[in-house]
Amino acid sequence: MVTNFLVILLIILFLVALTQIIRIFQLTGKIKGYDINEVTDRDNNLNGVLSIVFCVLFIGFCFYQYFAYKKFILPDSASHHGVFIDNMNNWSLLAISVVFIIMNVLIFYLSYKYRSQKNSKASFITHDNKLELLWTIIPGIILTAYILYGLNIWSKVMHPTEEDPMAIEIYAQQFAWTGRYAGEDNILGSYHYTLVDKDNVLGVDSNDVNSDDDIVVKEIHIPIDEPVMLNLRSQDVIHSAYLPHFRVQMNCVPGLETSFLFTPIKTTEQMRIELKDPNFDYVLLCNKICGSAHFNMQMKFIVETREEFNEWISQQNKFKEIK
Ligand SMILES: [Cu+2]
Repeated sequence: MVTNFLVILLIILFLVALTQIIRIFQLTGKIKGYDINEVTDRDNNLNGVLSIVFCVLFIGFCFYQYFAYKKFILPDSASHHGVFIDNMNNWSLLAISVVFIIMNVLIFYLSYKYRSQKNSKASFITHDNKLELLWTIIPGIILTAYILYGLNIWSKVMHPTEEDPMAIEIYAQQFAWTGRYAGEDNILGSYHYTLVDKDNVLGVDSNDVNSDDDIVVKEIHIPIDEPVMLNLRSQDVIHSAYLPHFRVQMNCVPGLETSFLFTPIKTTEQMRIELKDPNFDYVLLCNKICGSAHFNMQMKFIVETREEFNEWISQQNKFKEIK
């Protein structure tokens, strides 16, 4: 309490002292015969030079950040289509950086070049068709090129041509993920929400023969270089299945099945070596704030060789055996 009072008193005293100092400057100016509020050429030159100094420091600092924070950026993509997305991201970043540098250099350089001088006069331009055309057509062409490029990538990612992908269901609920393999027939058995209970979280229909060989899991294993089709469902609210290392993200919507096909190109082991992190694991996260324990929605994904995968899947219980 006392400290607060002293701090407020100090601020008031500081402001009083400041006004008095300004008053002294004004009075000495009056005595010597000049107005301290008048902006001189010397002031303008100083501010012009400071603009250039600021420009250099500012752009330098931005570039420093590119490198200083690089470690927080995702590593190279671990999926086939992710390489296209990364390339697109790099091209976008390049365009943004070029425009950013040109615009900032112009803003500060022109502030310096056209700083006010004793006899300078501003020109009055109301309209310039050529200039309007130029700054409409150039960004128009560049943006069209980027949009066409992006649409091309979109159709490659969302309409892949891989045949017979392995079907895996990913089921979201507050606050956990459950996986289901389609088994040998590669057909997921049907389900209905009325069948959901604590022993059958996914509501799988045990009367459907396709569900007999289905395998319900709490950890996903996938073989390298083979396409995987994730079929996504949600029990309660909208969740978002996010596998950052594979550049995969898709909403899980109650009452609606969504899907995402991708092909992993690096095993967990390869990724551990690449990142020099023996504890690294691919992880499925929820990327939609779905409630209080949203942060805790994670499921491990393991990418391994075909042989390792066969070994693992053969040890899992089939739905028929546990129902
Ligand atoms: Cu969620």
